[in-house]
Amino acid sequence: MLIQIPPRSHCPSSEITPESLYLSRRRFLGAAGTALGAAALPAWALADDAPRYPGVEPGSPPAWLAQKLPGTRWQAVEAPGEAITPYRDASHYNNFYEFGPDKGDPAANAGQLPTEPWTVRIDGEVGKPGQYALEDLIRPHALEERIYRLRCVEAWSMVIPWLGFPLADLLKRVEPTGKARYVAFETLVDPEHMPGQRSHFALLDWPYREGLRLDEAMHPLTLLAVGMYGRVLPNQNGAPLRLVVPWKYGFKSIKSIVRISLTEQQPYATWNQRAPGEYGFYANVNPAVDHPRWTQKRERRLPNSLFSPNLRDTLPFNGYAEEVAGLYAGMDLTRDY
Ligand SMILES: Nc1nc2c(c(=O)[nH]1)N[C@H]1C(S)=C(S)[C@@H](COP(=O)(O)O)O[C@H]1N2
Ligand SMILES: [Mo]
Repeated sequence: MLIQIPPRSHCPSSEITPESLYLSRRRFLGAAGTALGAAALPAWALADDAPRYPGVEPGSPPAWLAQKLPGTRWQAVEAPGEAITPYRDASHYNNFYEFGPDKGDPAANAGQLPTEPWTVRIDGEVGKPGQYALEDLIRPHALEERIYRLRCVEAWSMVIPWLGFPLADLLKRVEPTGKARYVAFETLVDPEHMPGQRSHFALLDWPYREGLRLDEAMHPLTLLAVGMYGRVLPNQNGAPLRLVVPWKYGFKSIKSIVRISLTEQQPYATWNQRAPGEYGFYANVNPAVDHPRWTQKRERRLPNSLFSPNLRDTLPFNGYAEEVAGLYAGMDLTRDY
């Protein structure tokens, strides 16, 4: 059963995607007491194990996630006026070159990737380096739901409810030394399960690597995600652990992380290395700096089609300027793009 809510005044109904017509369980229960009355409650809203996003399968959460879900702070960060992208689009229109270059390749090929057990190596300029089992890494952190815009450098975008915790909280636990100035990340290498890594024509050199300045990594918006849409991450979205940096182009948000290193020097970053004139190290979403081959002034919000491209203006820092512009005070963002 769908519950319809009136679109917000600054969000024309033509831009509302189907998922925005779902009320979250909590908001629905809140509203039920006033306007709707208990009789209007659908069965799924009353069941304790109701999926948070109706129609989204829980995806058999591993034990470490199932234990943490009850303590989750739902909608710790919202995207006011934005409609959440349908789960189907967010999980079937992906960039994850380890599984192939086409948008449908990750959903088609990532299913067999073993994500349990999973170990993350933390090293470099830290007081507590080590090989951490994923569940030990997650255990001390309460999960939060954060609804963020995701803007790919290719000029498409989505709005995704992530589940995760601030990267800053993890970094503080491992105690960066006084020399640490950057954070470097690496994705798994597993050619047996990642066909894109087997190809002799592979576009990228593996592992996929990314990096942030330490202050960017410590910013409260920077998230380590373990889930989305109230469930475990599908493999194609970067299970079991990925980065989400909402004010930067999507390629910074590295998937299936196996290594986090604190460094003195600016780290290697895969796309930046491959085409430095097209992809900067900073990669802040910026409508004033075009990609050499296309404009960044506008974006195609999913879902869309050839006939209905669902275009909208791209916002500086993807709409998070108030929170993050200060990180770049005094920098020339046309040079440090
Ligand atoms: N390891 C790895 N991480 C990656 C990529 C990739 O190819 N490999 N693609 C990036 C790009 S270009 C984007 S836009 C986002 C897409 O995330 P999504 O598929 O969950 O929407 O993942 C980023 N993280
Ligand atoms: Mo991207």
